[in-house]
Amino acid sequence: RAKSIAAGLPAAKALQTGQELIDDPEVDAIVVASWGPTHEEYVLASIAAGKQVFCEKPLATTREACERILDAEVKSGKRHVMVGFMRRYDDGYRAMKAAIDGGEIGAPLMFHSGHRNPSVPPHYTSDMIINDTCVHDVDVARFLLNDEIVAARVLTARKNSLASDHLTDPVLFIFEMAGGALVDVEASINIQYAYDIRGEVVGESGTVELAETNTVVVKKGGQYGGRVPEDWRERFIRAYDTEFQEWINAAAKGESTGPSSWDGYAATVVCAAGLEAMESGERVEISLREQPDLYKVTAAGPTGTD
Ligand code: ISE
Repeated sequence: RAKSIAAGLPAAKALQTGQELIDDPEVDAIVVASWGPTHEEYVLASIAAGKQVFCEKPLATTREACERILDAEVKSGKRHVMVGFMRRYDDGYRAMKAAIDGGEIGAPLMFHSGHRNPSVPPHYTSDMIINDTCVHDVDVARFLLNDEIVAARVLTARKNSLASDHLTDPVLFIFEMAGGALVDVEASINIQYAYDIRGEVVGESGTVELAETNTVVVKKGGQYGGRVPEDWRERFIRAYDTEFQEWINAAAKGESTGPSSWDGYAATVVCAAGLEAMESGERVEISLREQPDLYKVTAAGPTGTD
């Protein structure tokens, strides 16, 4: 299949393994968009080859695999990895962060997030509502609140009768932030009507929330309405393009930008806690390793090459 696709693209070629591609001297930078359990191998190989790598979420599927990537990257002495948390490149979330960081609402106290999928594909398993869907809300909460998640709880509502038997749907995924703010993520995966992403941060003196994404409102017959996106491709197409272009611009200079291996590690650890909390129904405390200096973000920007 790779050969047939490469045949149709100028200067493209298909290689037998990921390692061959990573080692190819003609290849300057790597995109890892393969199945999640293969990410660790390819990201470690890219770091070893000294090449910049864009890794689709998750960075890796276990805490231990993420820590091996952190160790390798810290040992290399520079950032090589950007993780595909594309909501950070969405105009709406960027405007929310600017309002919060600009002090417009006072200290953030709560973040209400809604993540509604109209349906999910047949391969979707019960753990994916946490580690494939809510993983975005985990990262965007850390991004907006500029803080780490220190505990998690998952509450399950009455099951959506439209969901497949093996799925838990909807869930309420609750985070406690290190600085005391609270986050609640309402995640639905069979809500039918559209792909609807909601977000509101409540501060001491105001709120900031994502606006509707419809470009027009149609009024007729005494009613009015606008379009709600069909899926994440429609809702986030611009974010995917911005994310990729910013990665390419940095990689062309041999540098990294955006969500780092640390962000990928934190998201994987929080999602593992979320799965434990969904299973137990209990509050689960979360502790991350000491953050290496390579990933510390200062007022002047990340200490890594950004
Ligand atoms: C999918 O993998 C995504 O990344 C989408 O952003 C999310 O909304 C969807 O639920 C996931 O399955």
